[in-house]
Amino acid sequence: TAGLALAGCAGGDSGGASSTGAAGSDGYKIAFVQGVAGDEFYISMQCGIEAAAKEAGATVTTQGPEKFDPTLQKPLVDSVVASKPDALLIAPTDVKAMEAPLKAAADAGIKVVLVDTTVEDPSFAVSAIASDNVGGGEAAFKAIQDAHPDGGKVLVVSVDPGISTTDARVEGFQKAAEADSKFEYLGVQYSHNEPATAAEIVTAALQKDPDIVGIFAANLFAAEGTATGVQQAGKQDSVTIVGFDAGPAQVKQLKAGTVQALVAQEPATIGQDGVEQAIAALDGGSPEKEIQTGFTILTKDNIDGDGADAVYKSS
Ligand code: T6T
Repeated sequence: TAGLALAGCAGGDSGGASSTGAAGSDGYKIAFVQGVAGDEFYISMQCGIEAAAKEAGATVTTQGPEKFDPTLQKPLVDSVVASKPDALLIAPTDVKAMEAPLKAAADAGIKVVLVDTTVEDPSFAVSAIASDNVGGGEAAFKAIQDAHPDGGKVLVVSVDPGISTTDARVEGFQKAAEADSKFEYLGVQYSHNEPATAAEIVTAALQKDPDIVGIFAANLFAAEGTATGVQQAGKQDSVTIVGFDAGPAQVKQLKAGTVQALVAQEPATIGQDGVEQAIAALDGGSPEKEIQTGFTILTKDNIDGDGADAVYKSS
C-alpha cells in the first residue's frame, strides 16, 4: 500500500485550510474538499493527494467542513469554485444535496473527481474512486458470523442516510445477515457521525436486546462510540464489534480486545488515484470513469504484521 511511503506527511490540519506545493509553481492547482475536517481517514487521503501532486508538480489546497454535513460543505465548494482551481477532488457528504453544486463546478470548467463518496448522478465527474463498500459490509458480517457460528441478533450503527459509502456498507451487511437464517438483523441506527450518539444508541439497544451478539459500526466515529457503548453496558465479553476504518484509536482498541475486527480502507491510494485521474483529464488524456480500491480485514492476529501498513495517519 501507499501507507509507508507517505510517512512524514504533514496533513492533520483539522481546522481551516492548508496548502502545499512549490511557491510560484506553474503546475496545476488542485483543491481537495474533505467530507469532514479532522477525520483520520481524510487526513490519510490528504497525504496520498499531496504526495501524488508533488510528483506531478501540482499544488494542493485542502479544506473540510466542521461536520459531515452538506449544508456546511456546499459553501466551501462554492468558494473553492470561485477560486478557479484546475481540479476539485471531493468526498461529497450527501448523494442528493451535493450534486448540483458539483455539477456547477464541472460546468465552470473545473475537472471534478469524486473520492470516497459519490452522488446519485456522477456523470459530470471525470472519475469516481471508492472502496468496495458493499463488499466491506459483507466482510464485516462474515467476521461476526465466524465469531458466532450459532447466530444471534446483529445491529448496525451508521452515520446518516444519503451517504453513498456508509449506505453501501449497510446494504452489504444487511444482505449477508439476511441470507443466514441463524441471524436476526435488528436494522440500522444513525449516529450523525457523533461518537457520543453512537454510544447512546448501543447502550439503549443492549438494554432492549441484551442477547445481541454482533454490532457493525459503519465508519470511524460510529466505531469509536460503539466500543464505548458496549463497555458501558458491560457487554464486552459477549458482543463482537466490527468497525469500518482503522484510525490509531481503533487499532489500539483492536489490540486491547475491545474491538474484534476492522475493515481498513486505502484512503491514501484513493487520494493518489484521484490526483492521477485529474491530471489525466487536464492533460487531455482519458481518465478512468470509475476505480474501486481494496480493503483489508484487520484482527488482533494480523495487525502487527502486514496489517500495520493499513493504519491511518493522525497527523
Ligand atoms: O469511513 C470513512 C469514509 O469512507 C466515509 O465516507 C465517511 O466516514 C469516514 O471518513 C470515516 O470517518
